[in-house]
Amino acid sequence: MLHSAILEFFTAYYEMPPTEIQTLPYKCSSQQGAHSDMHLVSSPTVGARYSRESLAAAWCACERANEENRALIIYPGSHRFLKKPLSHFDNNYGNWVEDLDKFCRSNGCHPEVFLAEKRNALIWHGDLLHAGGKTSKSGSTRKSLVVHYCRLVEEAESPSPSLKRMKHKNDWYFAQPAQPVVG
Ligand SMILES: O=C(O)CCC(=O)C(=O)O
Repeated sequence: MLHSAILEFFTAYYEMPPTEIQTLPYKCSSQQGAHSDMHLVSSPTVGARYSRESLAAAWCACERANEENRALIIYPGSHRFLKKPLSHFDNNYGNWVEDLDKFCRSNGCHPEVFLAEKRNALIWHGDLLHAGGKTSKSGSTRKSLVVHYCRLVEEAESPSPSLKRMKHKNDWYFAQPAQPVVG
């Protein structure tokens, strides 16, 4: 999550150090329908107090991903389309993802399987449509780590009192401070 290659990319992209606001480890494909993180991610570490337009993610392959273990599905170029929010569908997640998939396809933006080798990382724009593959019947693992980053002013603290802003070299994340060992 704090790999120098990824942080250097985000520091250049944001023109300031990135703040890491959410980390999601996956053992298998999420099998989630096509969605945009920008419309969804409200991390408890920062709540709504971040520049949502700046949201981006690094998807890191912890093992090879292909059709057999339900690789990630991406819709290249989909971040350029203005999308309807989930609220437009009365927060019906199933209807929202179905509509997003149809909308992108009808605009010539088709899903692609993202084939990855262990240690590959894919950085996606927060509004890029993506999904967890679900076509294969295989129950095999597809371990990955998804880390969300954003542009957040240095003074912004977490709304959660237990989480403190931590510094790693020139970059930021939120975590519980280490407790002193008693006894
Ligand atoms: O890896 C996957 O299956 C999908 C992950 C995903 O959609 C997400 O974390 O937003």
